[in-house]
Amino acid sequence: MASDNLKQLLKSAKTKGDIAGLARALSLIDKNVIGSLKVSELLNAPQSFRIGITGPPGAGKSTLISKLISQFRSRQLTAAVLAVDPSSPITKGAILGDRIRMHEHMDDEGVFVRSIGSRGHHGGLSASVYVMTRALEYFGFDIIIIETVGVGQTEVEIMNVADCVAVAVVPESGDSIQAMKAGVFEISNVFIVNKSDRPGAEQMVKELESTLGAKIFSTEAINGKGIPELANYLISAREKQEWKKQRAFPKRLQAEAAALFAEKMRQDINKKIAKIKKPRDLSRLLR
Ligand SMILES: Nc1nc2c(ncn2[C@@H]2O[C@H](COP(=O)(O)OP(=O)(O)O)[C@@H](O)[C@H]2O)c(=O)[nH]1
Ligand SMILES: [Mg+2]
Repeated sequence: MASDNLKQLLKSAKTKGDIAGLARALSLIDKNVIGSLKVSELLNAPQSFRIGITGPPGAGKSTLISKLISQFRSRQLTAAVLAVDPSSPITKGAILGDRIRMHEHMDDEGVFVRSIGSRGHHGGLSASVYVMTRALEYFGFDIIIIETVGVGQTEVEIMNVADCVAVAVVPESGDSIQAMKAGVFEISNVFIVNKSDRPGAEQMVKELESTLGAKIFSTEAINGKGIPELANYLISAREKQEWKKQRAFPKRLQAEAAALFAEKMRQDINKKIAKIKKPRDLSRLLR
């Protein structure tokens, strides 16, 4: 049974702290996301603080994440990154880019980075993201970071996976902020104006502060400016433990169920469609 395989793989990876085993387990999950939730290990109690980072492409999310990880590691916190790339011909490039940007952590056993495509699940987060995040949590990372591109539905759905959502924008994104779904600012706990080395950054921070009435972090991910402050905020949010209670909110569980059900239905539908070979098959299916 595939789920027995996954169970063994996960358990042994956790016991041995085997990152390669964990990577194989994630691939199994990606192949059979519906079957994988039969593995009870994936339904464990909350132990990893999950940070969602969203924003337009090129805002510096991956760079920010790499710098945040350095801060977390300097405090002995382990971290995993799940980078969700929208399915597009440029995905390969984006993944390669992430590898380069997170390269500095390559030899660190306390850091794990995985990129996955969102494979056009109607613009929503794929069911895999939920279950893979659970696998990373079972493995025992202190912090899990989920990077998503802030277009379409994903940035709103990220709040159902993450315990804390950070939106990263850049001084140039004035227009795209208007274009981004208004909801994105309602779901965020943290606002970041990255590339603060660029003109208009101060103005942007002021504008956001007055419209949102929230604290805005101003960062230059490329040289680490503002990152310790951001990391401190996130670490203290982790320590407050409030997120552990929120994990059990029906809204969160239902969102996860919805993503899994949608995936299951999609698979069922595809099976049925594949059987249609003759006009008669079509009319029978639609009856
Ligand atoms: N000028 C400047 N460039 C930055 C900063 N942070 C990131 N970048 C650059 O912006 C580009 C996109 O960064 P990346 O982290 O891949 O963005 P992502 O698509 O949001 O993950 C890269 O070339 C980075 O080196 C910053 O604070 N200032
Ligand atoms: Mg990126």
